[in-house]
Amino acid sequence: MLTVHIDGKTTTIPAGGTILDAARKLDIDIPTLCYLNLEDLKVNNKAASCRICVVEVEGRRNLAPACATPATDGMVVKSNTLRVLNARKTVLELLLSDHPKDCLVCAKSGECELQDLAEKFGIRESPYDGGEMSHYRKDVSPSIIRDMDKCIMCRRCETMCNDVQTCGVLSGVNRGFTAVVAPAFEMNLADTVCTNCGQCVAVCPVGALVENDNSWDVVDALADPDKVVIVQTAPAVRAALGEDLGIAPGTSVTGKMAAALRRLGFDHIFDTDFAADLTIMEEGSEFLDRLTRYLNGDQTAKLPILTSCCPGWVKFFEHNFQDMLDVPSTAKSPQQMFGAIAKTYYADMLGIPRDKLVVVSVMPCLAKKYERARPEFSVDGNPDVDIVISTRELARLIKRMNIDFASLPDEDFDAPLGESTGAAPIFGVTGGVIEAALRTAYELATGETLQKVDFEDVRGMDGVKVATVQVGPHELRIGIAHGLGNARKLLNRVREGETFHAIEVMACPGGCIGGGGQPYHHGDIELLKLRTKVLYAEDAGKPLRKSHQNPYIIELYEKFLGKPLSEKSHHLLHTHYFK
Ligand code: HC1
Ligand code: SF4
Repeated sequence: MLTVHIDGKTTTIPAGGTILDAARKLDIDIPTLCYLNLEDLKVNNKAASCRICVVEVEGRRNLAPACATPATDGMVVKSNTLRVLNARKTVLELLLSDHPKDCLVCAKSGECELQDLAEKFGIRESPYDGGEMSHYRKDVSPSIIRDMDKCIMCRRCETMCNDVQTCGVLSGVNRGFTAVVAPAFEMNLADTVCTNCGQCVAVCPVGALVENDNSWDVVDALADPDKVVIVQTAPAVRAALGEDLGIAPGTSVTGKMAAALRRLGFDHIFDTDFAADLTIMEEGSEFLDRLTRYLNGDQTAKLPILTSCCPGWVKFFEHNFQDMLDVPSTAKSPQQMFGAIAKTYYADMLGIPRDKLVVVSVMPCLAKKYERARPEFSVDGNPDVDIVISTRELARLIKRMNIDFASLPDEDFDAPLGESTGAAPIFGVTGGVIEAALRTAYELATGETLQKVDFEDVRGMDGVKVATVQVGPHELRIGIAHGLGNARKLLNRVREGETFHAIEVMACPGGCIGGGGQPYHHGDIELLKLRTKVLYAEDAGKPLRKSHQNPYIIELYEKFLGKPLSEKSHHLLHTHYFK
């Protein structure tokens, strides 16, 4: 252990730690911009490029960046001298000298880490202004807007895209004032292997990478008297929405969210959780069908089955595992199953044509914006899901409409597409989809009641988990990965011949709770853990905890679909993948 003294306080940290590690342990606030270290998720941006964290170290002539300077035993550090403050102020002034001053209309205004620091340091003028600013074209994909005029070269997005997601889309190009982070040949994101996961957006400290905001499209639809507008909310939204609306992190806001959506003027308030239960019916049945055929020696039965509800993951395997496109489940995601059922079964119940019904999704995910726009999810040009907004966009809408979220009563979703079992909310956390599938697959395969519904072995934040689960006479080997780099590792093990029966992948660290559309976590991993607890508590509190027990799902099959994997189910609820 090393003993470190900062501003007259003393602490010890393990060898290899930095000055910043020691300062954080002492609760001494050293500002950072490029720094990003989520230890549990193995995310570490080592750029040390912004220099806002400089400190004085006794015995050294130059100021040292706290994030990148290893602590030594007995080191004496001063973090707030006049020299340090002046250096930080100069760093900010230099950053701002090549940064647009359009904070009033910037998508990140109010949540920008550079803006916060400029405010904290009282920057009122920019002494280095005067030269030409560099200008880049805006790049707009269905999910993300890249505005590189605002890039400060912190390289956090690059770390997420290359080291964590292994997508390799973003890297630093050019030098000096024209240096930015961009795809190869400065292509549009939409033309690259970008998965739309939004993890680059989730960590961008400024407005260089933001979501493609569709919140005004929702307002337009709600104001149209000719439309019936319904909404679905993804499992993970309820675990984080409150964070942007003055509610303590780790608080479930399911009831308040339903109430707020009603106040916003939606005609019916539904839940993606309903469709998560439906997904389990289809995907679980597909799994059992493949497993039975496989055990009977059918060479065409592909195992392991791969979950297919995460659109970032789907695009990732379409690009990177083209030899395995027949391996994933053909089940559509819950978002798309909801849209397909809403525009057929529910539109029929209302007695209206599909183009009179507007389906809005609230998602923790930016890839869902891309998913809804995939051509195979439209009928004669009318999409199954019309508009997708993120958790952050919903929070902004609620504020824009002057809804006092904290004092709303808890309200329920509407029937029939708002009912769900405990198996559904846990979709939002890594391991949850496979746990939900196991609960149903066990009972369908054995005909016995599953007594212990909690599959603890598939839970937790390890990047790759492997669990063995007994289902009747069969010992199943289950793999789980979150983050696309971990998914790549796991799929390569399958390619090399390791046996798995089922694999769950979620593109974002932690699963959808860490999605690119969630309230910014600013590197606070504890926040992700609190969101996880919300979803497991919601599951535990439900009277029914297995998808096949959902009475409205049973009714949907009786009245409309027939049975899982029926012709109608195949037509509406299953898809295919493209090279
Ligand atoms: Fe997800 Fe899913 S869990 S993909 O993470 O399968 O976004 O929350 O809505 O569709 O249900 C996201 C979350 C979400 C789908 C479900
Ligand atoms: Fe990379 Fe994901 Fe960002 Fe695309 S959305 S550039 S894949 S981090």
